[in-house]
Amino acid sequence: MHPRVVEIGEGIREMKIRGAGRIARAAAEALKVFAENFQGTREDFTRELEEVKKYLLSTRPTAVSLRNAVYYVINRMEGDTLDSMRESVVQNAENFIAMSHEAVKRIGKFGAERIRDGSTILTHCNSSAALEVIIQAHRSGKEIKVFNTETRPWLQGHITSRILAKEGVDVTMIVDSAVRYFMRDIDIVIVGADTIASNGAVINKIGTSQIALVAHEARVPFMVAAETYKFSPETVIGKLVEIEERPAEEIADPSEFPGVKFRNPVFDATPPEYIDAIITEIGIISPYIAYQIIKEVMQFGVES
Ligand code: RI2
Repeated sequence: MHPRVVEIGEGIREMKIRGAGRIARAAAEALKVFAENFQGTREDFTRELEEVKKYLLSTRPTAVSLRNAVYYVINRMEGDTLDSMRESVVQNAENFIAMSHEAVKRIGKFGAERIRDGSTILTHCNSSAALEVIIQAHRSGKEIKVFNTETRPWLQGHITSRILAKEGVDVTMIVDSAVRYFMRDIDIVIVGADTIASNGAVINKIGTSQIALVAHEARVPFMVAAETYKFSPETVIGKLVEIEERPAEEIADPSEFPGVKFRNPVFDATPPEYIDAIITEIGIISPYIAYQIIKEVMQFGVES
């Protein structure tokens, strides 16, 4: 396999490249690199493309964005000759990456409209889509404050805090378990998504569902910022979303805790009854219309 393809794949697996949107674009980029650098026969191309596909799909299991990106690029491949097939893969990858960037910008625009001047926003983990909403609201001149969780165990909240501070946003980092303590100060919660199931449940960074529960209790609106390629066609045909469980070493050194078991699931599911709206690039929607959205993205294809 081309070394750059492996570099991208391992980068995704080891979370050097992370975030549901970013890993989707990186997977499309890997397919583009493969097609551009391929040497061999048409038959070899088809066979190796399948290998690259399987390899990329194996890197992280939960975010459907990655699988939707891979299917988008491969299932739309056209042409009978090797050159036309290669060109088609490159073009599809470029289209997906451009569409993805554009979607995040539109989400930011729509979402920013929903932020009232003077609001205090809570976010969790590090979501480019959620951050785009916050940053566009700030750039439009709204006086906003942000609380963000540190997000154990990977501490993606550090990235979020730094990005917002650099933008000049008034940002406060809190530990994950302080969410209920601060909820009385929060006007709106905005998080991202890795996968949205056909019943409207949102799978996002572990802890998201607890935050949604606390927001619900406090009557604080809970919004999700997610591109339509985060909706999962697979869930329509009965597949369950696999929740990635990562090594114990990410939490603590197990050798220092003899006799102790560790569990490290990195995502959880927030049911639709705790979600006020999902901000997508095609509009702000109720989680209960997830199926209609999936029908639109079904064109990406699904592995059955
Ligand atoms: P954007 C991340 O997963 C977080 O769960 C984040 O909320 C989600 O992807 C969406 O991120 P991880 O890769 O696509 O950190 O909005 O495990 O950037």
